Parts: sequence; structure tokens; C-alpha cells
Amino acid sequence: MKEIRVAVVGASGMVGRTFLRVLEEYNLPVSEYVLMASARSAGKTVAFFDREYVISELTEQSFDSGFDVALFSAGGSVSKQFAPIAAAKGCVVVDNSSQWRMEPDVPLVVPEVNPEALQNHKNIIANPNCSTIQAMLPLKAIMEEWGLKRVIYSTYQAVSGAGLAGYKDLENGAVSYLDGKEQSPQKFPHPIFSNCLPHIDVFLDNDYTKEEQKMVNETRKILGDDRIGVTATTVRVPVFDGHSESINIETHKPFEIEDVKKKLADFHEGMVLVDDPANNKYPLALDAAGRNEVFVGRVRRDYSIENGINLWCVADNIRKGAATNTVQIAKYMLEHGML
Ligand code: 3JM
Repeated sequence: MKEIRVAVVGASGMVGRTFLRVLEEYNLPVSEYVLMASARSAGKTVAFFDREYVISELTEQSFDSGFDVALFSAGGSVSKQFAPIAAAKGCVVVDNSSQWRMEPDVPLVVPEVNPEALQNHKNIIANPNCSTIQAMLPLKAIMEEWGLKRVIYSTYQAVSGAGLAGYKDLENGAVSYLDGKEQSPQKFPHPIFSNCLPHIDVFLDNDYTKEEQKMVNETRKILGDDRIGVTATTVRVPVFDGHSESINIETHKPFEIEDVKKKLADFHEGMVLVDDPANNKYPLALDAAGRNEVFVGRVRRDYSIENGINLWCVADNIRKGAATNTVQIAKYMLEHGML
């Protein structure tokens, strides 16, 4: 396999730091890594593989030296400005933000689910929202056998999804609360410790949050069927790492619940069935933290409708929900001669 030149854009943020850990683990054939960030973080050094790397400032000239792929996680506005510049220089951008996801010529990819979408692109590939990514594995597995009519998501999302500032609000909030003081959140609109906030990203005109709308739109695009009914309630909970989701599913065809469990267990090595309620075994955020797989369990029939399933799905939102999925896209493209 050829050796590639890789840029990491947003190397100092929560997802960017995890890019570095995942890249070390995957150890792709790379001739050179260049780490980039905004002027604020430029000049900082970070440990990566066996040495210290200096983060360089992202500018309009950053991609002139020729890169095969750039992994972006520096927010929507940076992606909006710089992804087209990199793409025009022949660099494939795999972007973590919501900026390009719903553009028709931008593939939105979970490699275990829809790698075929990578066939046609204009050098920008989008990484889906963290909450969407993890749900795609069980939904695709079920869709293959029984078809999907309707999906209802209820999420329990970690503060790491709001970056380092989200972490701080939970840490400081816990200390204040246990000291009997008022919490003074900087990132979230309300105290997050001992609380649940049914508010992630901004509110839209239809009274959904943007996070909820992303889950609806992205699910249909990735699974390639706009007729699937999808709705979501997304909630921030006082958990540091790992998103948990209750997923209620209505299939087109009847099923045996044991067949559903078997299908989920056998679908892909990227998904692990943890479903042994008699021994208190089910997916947990603390167990998923630091892991690259998606965990599913609590698989059971929804007796309120004819073909209904309930399940519980957990993943590390910064790994599979962001960094791992992005690196897996790059790896897939490299291995299939697309870079
Ligand atoms: C998850 O600053 C930004 O543009 C980031 C906002 C953001 C997004 C997004 O909309 O790209 C924060 C956390 C996401 C996401 O993955 O959709």
C-alpha cells in the first residue's frame, strides 16, 4: 500500500486529541503527519507516536504542499472556510462537523454500514453526528433482515460532546453542588450536575433541537431511505464520556426476537451484543469509554405494536462517534485505492 501524507485539523480539541490516539492505534502507512489548528493553539506541542509535534497555524496556504487526506475537527465555520480549499488542492477532507453532511455530493459514511457511498465524491466526505453514528450499526443490521418502518430515538448524551468546556461544566458543577453552592455553567444553559437537559445544539423553528434534526436527516441519508419515519429526543446527562440511546424500532416484517439478537451479535466486529440481564449485563457508558466498538443490549419485543423492538445502544462518542469513525473512513479509502 502506498504511503500517504495526512493533515489533522483541529489537533488540540477534544476530538483532535483523540484523532492522535486512534491514529497511533491504527498505525496507517503514513509518510508524514502535519497537525494544524487555529492561531490560538498554533505553536503548542503535543505528544504523538514517539515524539513531540508542533501544531502549525491553519491558513489558506496550509494545503499547498500536497496532502492525500485531511481529518477535520475544528468546528463548522473552519470546515466551511477551509475544506473547499483543501479539496481544491486534491486533498480528500474527512470532516467531523455538520457543515457538509446533507449536501447531495458529500458522502455521509459509517464504514460498517454504507461504504459504497464513498464511490462518488468531490473530495469532501462527512462524518455523521456522534449520536447518529452509533445507532446506524444496529439499525442497518435490523434493516437488512426485516426492513425499517419507524425509529424513535431517546438519547442520554455525555458532556464530552460539548468539548472540553462541557467537561469543565460537569466537573465544576459537581464540586459546587457537593459544596452546597450554586453551579455556574459556562457552556450549558443550565447546571448539568444532578440534572438532565433536553437541549443539545440550538432550537429550530419546528421546536426540535438541531441535534434531534441531525439524527432524523442523517439516519435517512445513511440508510438510503427517506420513507423511514424517524423522530428523536436528545438529552444531555451528567456523564463524562459515552452516549447512551434508547432506540424503539418498527420493522416491516415479523421477526423472532432471538433472531434479532443473533443478527446483532453477528453483524460486524464493530458491534458487540451485551445482553445478559439475569447477570446484570447490558451496555454501560463507563464500559464503552475508551473503546472503538458500539455496544447493544436490552434487546426486547415492544408489545405495544405488531413488529416492534426496543434496544439500548452505547458508544464512546468521541471515539466511534467522531475520531474512530473518521480514521476508519480514511483507512477504508486507503485500502480501496481511493486516496
Ligand atoms: C457536535 O462549532 C461547531 O460548529 C461545532 C458544533 C458541533 C457539531 C456540529 O454541528 O458540527 C458540536 C458538537 C456537532 C456535530 O457533530 O454535529
